[in-house]
Amino acid sequence: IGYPSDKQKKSIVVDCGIHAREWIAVAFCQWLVREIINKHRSDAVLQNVLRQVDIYVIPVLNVDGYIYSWTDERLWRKNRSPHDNGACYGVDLNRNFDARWCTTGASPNCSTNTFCGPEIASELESQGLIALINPLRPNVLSYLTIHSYGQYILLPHGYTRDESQNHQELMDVANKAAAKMLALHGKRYTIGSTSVVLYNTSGNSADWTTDINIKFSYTYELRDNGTHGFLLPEDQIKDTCDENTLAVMSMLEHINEN
Ligand code: ING
Ligand code: ZN
Repeated sequence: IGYPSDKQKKSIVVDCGIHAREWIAVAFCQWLVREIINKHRSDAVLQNVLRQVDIYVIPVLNVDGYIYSWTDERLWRKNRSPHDNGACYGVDLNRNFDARWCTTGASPNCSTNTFCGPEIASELESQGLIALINPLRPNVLSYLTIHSYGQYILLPHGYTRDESQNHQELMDVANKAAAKMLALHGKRYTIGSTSVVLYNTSGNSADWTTDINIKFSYTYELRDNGTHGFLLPEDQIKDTCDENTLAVMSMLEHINEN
């Protein structure tokens, strides 16, 4: 999504549904697209963004897993690739990227929920994301990957507690976005690096994008903070999408100006 331009445009990549059971994330990507399409004519900030930036939205990255979570197993997380001669299914796509792959918070065993896969980027879904992002470099300003649940805006890294170079700026941008969310519907989103506020993980997509110098790489964890978990009630879909659209817009404004 973006306005045509004679100049070289920058890009921002947003994906949703890396994990099958995180349905609110998939809903959010569709909502975000609709909001951009509906609001740009009357929103000067958005117009500025769309003049300089093309926004790539992947509404559901893990298509097979997502379908499986509707048809067979509501809480399925991984994709559906077969392993161990068909005895076991699924790689955790958020452990399959080239970021200290399978060294911490991931497992080489297919029967776990955090299986890192047989090798780096072994999965078609990871390969698809890489094939989108690599040719856009070095013009990718930001990568946002949308998950649920927990109400967090997570910064790199997952694989180390050491702060990245632009940690303070990433914190400032995320804090501003979280303040807007709090003001809209009173929901608190926690800000911090994944390894500090959650746990150690390796091979996740936002660590990979950080390490290839995509400066504003964030993982969003949408609602809720544990009451319903992945089974977010229908009556919270709209407010969740609204508050996170506001957060993304706030980030886009900063990213476009810097
Ligand atoms: N949580 C993320 C997971 O993949 C996470 C947490 C975020 C890990 C960012 C690494 C990087 O485990 C969910 N809900 O998927
Ligand atoms: Zn997830």
